[in-house]
Amino acid sequence: MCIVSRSIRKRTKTLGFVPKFLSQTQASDLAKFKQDLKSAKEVVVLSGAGISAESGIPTFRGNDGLWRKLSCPDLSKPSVFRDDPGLVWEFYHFRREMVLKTKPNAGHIAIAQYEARHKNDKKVTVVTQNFDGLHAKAGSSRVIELHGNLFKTRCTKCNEVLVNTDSPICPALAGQGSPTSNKLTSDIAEKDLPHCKKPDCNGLLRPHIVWFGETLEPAIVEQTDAVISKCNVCLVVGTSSLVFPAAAYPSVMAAGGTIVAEFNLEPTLISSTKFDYYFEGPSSVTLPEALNE
Ligand code: BV8
Ligand code: ZN
Repeated sequence: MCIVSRSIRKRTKTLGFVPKFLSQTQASDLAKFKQDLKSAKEVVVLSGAGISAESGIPTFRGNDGLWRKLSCPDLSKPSVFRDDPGLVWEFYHFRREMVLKTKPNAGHIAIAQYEARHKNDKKVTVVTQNFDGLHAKAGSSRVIELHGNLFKTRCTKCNEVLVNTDSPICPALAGQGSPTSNKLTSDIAEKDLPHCKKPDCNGLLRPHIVWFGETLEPAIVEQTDAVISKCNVCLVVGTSSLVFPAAAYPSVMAAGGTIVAEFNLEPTLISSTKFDYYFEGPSSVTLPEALNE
């Protein structure tokens, strides 16, 4: 797959040779990006669902982002959980079981290996909108999960957050959650859904995921602000840049002088205006190309 890249800043530097699949300009952009990356001390990778697509996890806004003809925003709202927690748990159970069968792809691994190679001379932080845990599984050690994690639960009564990879998370969800069923309500009684194990609590558990209309955890926002304020080069990978506040981060960084490179299958609303580089292609190909020295 050839990398089609377009540098917004005029680049004059050219390569002594042109790899057969890259034109002179494209190769010089990649070469120039590698130069910029080489001198960076703080690197941020801001990732979205696209980086996990080649691990088999559907993206949100591609036509595979539906469950029972309902889109994510239809299901991931506090009001839907209040009215039918069983339906929301069936939806998340389906995604937990799917993600448990997936593994990191070459894109996740390229980031983790890049971080390991530069552990003494650069700080590489992943700020991800994804909650599949694949960056950590690939070996990235600094991962900020903006929207939570599929394998964490939060008690709706005492707010305790726990890691939970049980499959299924409770007996009542075994075999439930089929994406093709046309049932739009759940028959699972609330008492059979996951509950807090604290004897004096026993509150209903919810997925520890940020739903639309909910604020991101303040500590996560603080951590992210600290990291992006010092970032020299940011790679924006596999996101449609439609969901805020994550979608705002690259433009904030670009405005502060950070060099921003977008890796996507197609340009997004903000790539052409704000970013220095745009590398087109599946991130399992474009990231190793860009990060492997
Ligand atoms: C909040 C969880 C305070 C559920 C998700 C301005 C400021 C602040 C908030 C807002 C604002 N304007 C509007 C809002 C409200 C809202 C929002 O942003 N709405 C959007 C839709 C307009 N934001 C919020 O509610 C946030 N809360 O800010 O609180 C507040 C509240 C209200 C009002 C004001 C302030 C909370 C955000 C919710 C986060 N939760 N989902 C669930 O999904 O289970 S968001 C959901 O979308 C996922 O988490 C996902 O991570 C995220 C972003 O999607 P992407 O990752 O970009 O995925 P997508 O499918 O869209 O794109 C994939 C891309 O990959 C594509 O570009 C594709 O081309 C590319 N691709 C595909 N394959 C590959 C590839 N690229 C490379 N290689 C490949 N192989
Ligand atoms: Zn509790």
